[in-house]
Amino acid sequence: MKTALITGVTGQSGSYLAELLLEKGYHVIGLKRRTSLLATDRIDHIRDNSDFQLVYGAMNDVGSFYRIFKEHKFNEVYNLAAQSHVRVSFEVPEETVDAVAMGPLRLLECIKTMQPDCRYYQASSSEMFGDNPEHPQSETTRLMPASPYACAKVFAHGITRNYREGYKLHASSGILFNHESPRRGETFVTRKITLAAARIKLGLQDKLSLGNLNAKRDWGYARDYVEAMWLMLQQDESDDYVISTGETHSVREFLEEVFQLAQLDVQKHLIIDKRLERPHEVPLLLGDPTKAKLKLGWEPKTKFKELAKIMYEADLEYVRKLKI
Ligand code: G4F
Repeated sequence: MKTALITGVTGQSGSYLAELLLEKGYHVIGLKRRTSLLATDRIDHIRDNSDFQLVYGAMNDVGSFYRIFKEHKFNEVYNLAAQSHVRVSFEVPEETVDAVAMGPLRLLECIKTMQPDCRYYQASSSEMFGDNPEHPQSETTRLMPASPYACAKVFAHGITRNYREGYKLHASSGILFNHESPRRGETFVTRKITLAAARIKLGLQDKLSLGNLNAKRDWGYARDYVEAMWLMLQQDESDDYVISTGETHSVREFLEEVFQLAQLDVQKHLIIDKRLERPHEVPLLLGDPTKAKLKLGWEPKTKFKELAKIMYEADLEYVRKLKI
């Protein structure tokens, strides 16, 4: 039986990855930061599984890593923990950079010292391409980060490669483009839209405030993407891979698609709020997933319209049940 550590296990991707690894027969240790509210709703359904264990630790507490590595022998470590909201990173840049850049460095040092045979997955991000107009973006596209979050991700991406080459660790980075699902945090734009549409439909909300509708993203389904993370760690050699759908759509298109599903008139409910715009925007992300297809045999299963439908229908159900 393999044992895996997932940092950020209570997040969207962490929860899907934990499910996938449990299905594959792993023993899964999930790392959780202490918070006054437990915030385990995404993993509550697996908490009673005897192969799943939640442990306290933090990306800024190297002692917690060493303690956990003393207690467990890991085959694989998936680093998904982050302050992952790009606009918030302009407001709390230091905290963001500490978790997103220094966190992986601390984890890699711990792996190098304690368990150098353990395989490492780094959650790199398409945000690293920033405002580079070149597209589609691949593993070799120049990184031009446009936020504190993205700058920190560039460091983490580089240090992962550095530990791979310098210390021969099996350390891979998945450059994941935006990945969404009904478990997406409510302040990210897709979920904000699907939740608002459901609430408007059920008479619980009237207006939806959004920022820049012209930004384009390559949106995939998070459940599809965690399989690519696992596949990366099953390869003989570690490497970097773009994980994306190869399609791009604007925020406006996502909004229109969801409001059409809900049979709502966008103009009646939309407010453009300049305060939601970013000091430095990433205008267009479009990934080229050819390498992942060729080397990992990975392909996205869920298309844009299907993703919007999955998310809207889940939110309709969620709002109906909880009346919130
Ligand atoms: O949903 P978003 O906040 O995601 P963003 O910034 O693309 O980042 C997400 O994907 C990255 C992968 O590329 C991850 F690394 C990162 O951690 C995160 O998961 O915003 C998408 C777009 C932006 O262009 C933003 O300006 O939507 C635009 N937008 C317009 N109105 C809005 C809003 N974004 C948010 N969050 N809220 C709005 O009201």
